[in-house]
Amino acid sequence: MTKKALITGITGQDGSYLSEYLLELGYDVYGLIRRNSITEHQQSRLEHISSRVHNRYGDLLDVSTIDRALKEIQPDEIYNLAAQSHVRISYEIPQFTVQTNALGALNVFESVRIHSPHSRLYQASSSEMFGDSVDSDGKQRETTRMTPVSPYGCAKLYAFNQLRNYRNAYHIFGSNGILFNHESPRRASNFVTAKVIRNAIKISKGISKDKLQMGNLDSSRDWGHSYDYVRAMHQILQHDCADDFVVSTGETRTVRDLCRITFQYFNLNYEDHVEINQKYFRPQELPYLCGDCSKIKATLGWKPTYTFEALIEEMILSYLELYK
Ligand code: F7E
Repeated sequence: MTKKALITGITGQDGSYLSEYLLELGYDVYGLIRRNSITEHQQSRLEHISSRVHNRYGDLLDVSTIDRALKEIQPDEIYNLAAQSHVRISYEIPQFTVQTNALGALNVFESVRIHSPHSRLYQASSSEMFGDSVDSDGKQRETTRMTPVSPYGCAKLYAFNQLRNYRNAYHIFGSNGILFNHESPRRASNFVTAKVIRNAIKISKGISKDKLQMGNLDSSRDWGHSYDYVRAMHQILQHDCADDFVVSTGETRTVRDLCRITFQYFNLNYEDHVEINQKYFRPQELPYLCGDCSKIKATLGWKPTYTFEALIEEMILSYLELYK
């Protein structure tokens, strides 16, 4: 029988890669999308597969839309990817972030419990939940203490713990993927990889004469590719029991490395083109992330296929097409 998957946040970077992947595997793919005044922008990442996915309007904060979707679709798998996903912006709209990322997730869990308890449920948890906590070997893993340092991280930690509670209390098949940063040519332009690459291209082509305004260049992040990480999401739900897994590359780079490598691609020195602007700092910085993904490697056989350099090159080549 054809499997059915419901994806909240289907219009995002991960939602679009996951839809493609599940369609390739023969799934019927259903999505929940939020109404937006610019329709064209809303589904741009899904344009090439729009005739093959079944989208309907809904919102994590509009419980009736989740209830109806679950009752009618009865999905085999649910991927809860919908969120306010920008960490710095979560400081500007903390209540909305918590309502969506924490209580919105709870709405999904509760709806599964009541209307579709057989569904396997994936929750998009985040390395931001670790905050400033790191094990003595310089890694974060499933057992690392979680001390988030942003409204976004706090909200994600609530949903992470709540899903574990639903798993234990109600025997829901609910698994958390603790995903470290993951990027692609479909990354929105206000995340750091996309911002640096797009601006380096504009500067190298003379389209922009301005210096690139940046926040903390000394932050370290473990950056992988969204394409690899959506395969992990699917594998996590195929496991014989519900569990929590770190998904990462195990390598960390600074934002400064990102700037250096990107500008070097165009034979430019980033120091000539980057200016520090306090506006892009967060009230509390998360200085360092580096994930140990041994558990998912050993248990599910998942591993990343993209190196940091390959990821950046793919993003550069793809954005270059836009500026041709
Ligand atoms: O920042 C620094 C910034 O906004 C990365 C989300 O997908 O991954 C993502 O969260 C780093 C931070 O991602 C600028 O301070 C410096 O240290 O690309 P980002 P993020 O905040 O790490 C986690 C795992 C998620 O779950 C989130 O949903 O770059 N940085 N200067 C800057 N960042 C931005 N955005 N803009 C700057 O100008």
